[in-house]
Amino acid sequence: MYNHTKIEKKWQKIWDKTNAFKTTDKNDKKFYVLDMFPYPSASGLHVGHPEGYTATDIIARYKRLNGFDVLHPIGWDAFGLPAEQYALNTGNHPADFTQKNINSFKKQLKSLGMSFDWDKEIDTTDPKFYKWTQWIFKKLYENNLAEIKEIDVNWCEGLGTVLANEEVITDENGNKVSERGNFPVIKKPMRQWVLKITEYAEKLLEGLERVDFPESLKSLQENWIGKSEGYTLKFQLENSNKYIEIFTTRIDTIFGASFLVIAPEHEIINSIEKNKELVEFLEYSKTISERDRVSGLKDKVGVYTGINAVHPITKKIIPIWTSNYVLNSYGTGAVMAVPSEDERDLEFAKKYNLEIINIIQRQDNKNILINSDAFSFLELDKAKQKIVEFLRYKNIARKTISYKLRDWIFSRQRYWGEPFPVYFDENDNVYLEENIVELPYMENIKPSKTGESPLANNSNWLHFEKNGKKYRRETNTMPQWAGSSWYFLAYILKNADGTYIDIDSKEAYKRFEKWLPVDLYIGGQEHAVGHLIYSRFWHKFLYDIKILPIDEPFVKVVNQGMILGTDGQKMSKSKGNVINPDDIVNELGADTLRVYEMFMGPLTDTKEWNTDTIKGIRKWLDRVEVIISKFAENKTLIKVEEKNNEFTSLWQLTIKEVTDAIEKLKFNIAISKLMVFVNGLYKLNFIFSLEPLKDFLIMLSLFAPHISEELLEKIDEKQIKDHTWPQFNENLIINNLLKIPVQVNGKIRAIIDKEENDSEETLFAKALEEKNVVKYIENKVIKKKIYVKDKIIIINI
Ligand code: ANZ
Repeated sequence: MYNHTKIEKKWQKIWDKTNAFKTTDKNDKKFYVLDMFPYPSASGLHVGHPEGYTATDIIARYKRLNGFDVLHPIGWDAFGLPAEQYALNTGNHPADFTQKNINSFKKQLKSLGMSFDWDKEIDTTDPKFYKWTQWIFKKLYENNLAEIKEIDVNWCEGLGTVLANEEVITDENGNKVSERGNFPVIKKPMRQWVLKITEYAEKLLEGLERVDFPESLKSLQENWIGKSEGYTLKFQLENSNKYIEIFTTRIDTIFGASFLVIAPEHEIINSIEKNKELVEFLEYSKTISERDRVSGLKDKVGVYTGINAVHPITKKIIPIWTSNYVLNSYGTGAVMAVPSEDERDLEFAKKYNLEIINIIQRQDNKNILINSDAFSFLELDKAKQKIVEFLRYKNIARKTISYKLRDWIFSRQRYWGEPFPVYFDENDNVYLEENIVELPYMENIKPSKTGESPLANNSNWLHFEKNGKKYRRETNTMPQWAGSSWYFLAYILKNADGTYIDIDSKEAYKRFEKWLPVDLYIGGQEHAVGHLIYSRFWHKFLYDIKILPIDEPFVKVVNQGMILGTDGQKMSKSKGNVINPDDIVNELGADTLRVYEMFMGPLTDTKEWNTDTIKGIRKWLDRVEVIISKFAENKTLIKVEEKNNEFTSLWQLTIKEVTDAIEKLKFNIAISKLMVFVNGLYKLNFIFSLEPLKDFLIMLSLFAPHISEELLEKIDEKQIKDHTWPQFNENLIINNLLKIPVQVNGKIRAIIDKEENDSEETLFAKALEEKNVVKYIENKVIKKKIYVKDKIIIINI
């Protein structure tokens, strides 16, 4: 067993000293390969981190060897709830211990041999960084995309803050809780900063057509944006000249509308007389989450409001109910209920004994409208057209597009975040700060139960006077999503001396032109509707105000699969199945961990940890070390081209297949091809030439960089980085096809080539095309066709 600790430390030192992975700017070929930057939590890296990081590292190294300028940076998502929660729980100050955590994360990443350009390291809590987070916010404000608003927010008392919709989940009991910590979340009106992401709904949807994201991610985003095309219809209130508007995607069902349902928060509720039952219901509905209301997790309950509407065509009087299954924030917050066609309405109608009108008859695969006045007996599509025409003519219907996407609640009542670059005068007018607003150091950072940010207790900071006028600062802070919405641009702005160039400078634009978009972005799927929507929104906005040259930030996103414990369960402390990457690095080495995590299975699959396999990987690396070291000692050279065609072929084929697998991010396949090559080496009794070995080590270096450098040093003067990616010569590859004899009535009549992926059908087809087979079976009936796998095809006539 080679001494991995010694070898790995040695090379990490050399890489550090020589700044080996510095971002170059040599030519037009560039590759920006990005990892989702980690929260520097106190628990350190888990085995899921090296999975994604090794994958991007492989690509970064591969692209460098192929002559690309490569940007492969890392940084710290260091503001936000997780850091602050931990600080509160352990009595630390987030500023102090965040730095400590960053240091240990960094040490861990270096111990894994990741080829990051450390000059590009960023930290969202660094004022040099968040100066620009604040700058972007100010631009959003100036462009009317940020506003302060009294709105219903998700209030989480346990965390002492409001949360974005994306941060709220539903637990097993159907209750609304915070994603972090599982604390109860209720609806509560509060004054909050809101970013109008809804104005970008259409752009966010359209852009999805131009990017290479996993289909599941795309549809998560599409559903989150939730575009619906339909109509807004006016229903007049009984004995009144007021209208109530409903949104429907099924205007053709209007004759089936037997009642209306409005959201409990609908404005009309304020203006009506309420009986006890209604008041109680309105109180109750505050406790249920919007998502549960849509998902149908909670029972549909409701009450009659006491008022009625007039059906716009039949003029029938229909009751108006209010129920939790109608959302105030979607469409118009009111629906026409068509129990015969809509399941939610049907459930409700049955429960409360409301009228059900059948309006569609299924006849010979056709849908015919019935009970629909003049439109009866028309086919549905036709009827729809006519109804639309009629209602538009009458000025009752108007075409409407609705989105499920809500504006982004952007303030948090917490300490550990970017302060807002704004202040207020005594009349609550908003002013923008010209300079950065730094987060003041405070000892007591406990959130309050009332929704005041801890910064409100810092009166020295809070109040100031200018020209004799009194002002007060914003005490809320930005959510963690703020920094991560643009950090991938910050890497581009960061200079080696730790400074940043101005985001709106000419030089910045030039750099953006060089490096954008991100060519490959690897990270977990959990960011599908949070970070990956927010960052696309900010990017598009920055494009619109001409800071960026292109409008989509990420060409390709890949979600790595989860790594489960050896018991097939999600790793968790309570289950005791957590594998600590540090332990693996100590015991078996970083190279082993890297190769193993890439060998476990396809990058995007969920995979179980297997202790035997990882030991097997280590054994394999030991074999590689033995072969090459022995060779280096003996130097028994031959010219493979002359002496061993078969080996030359294997060597060339390996380059071809490994290259192909890497291009397709099939790293497990690439490793298995390298293994086949090593088997080939063994058969040669340590007599081989230098070139195949060098090529092999260059290829292996993507996966196991330390041992590869160490072994290359024994047979070559140059380091890996001074080589280029090996090229192959197709002509040297011997097609190692299996020969399958074809027997007709007991006699071999032909021999066909079986390629690796040929199916049984393909082989029969090939056999039946052989001239000499055709000769014997022409115009005859085939009685029997048998294929004995990889051996023979038998045909009897
Ligand atoms: C009558 C109808 C008949 C409807 C029918 C559907 C089927 P999507 O596709 O999700 O946009 N709706 C409208 N606003 C709503 C709100 N604020 N809360 C809950 N439901 C609401 O769904 C649009 C349909 O959802 C609309 O079309 C409306 O019900 C309901 F056979 O109108 B429909």
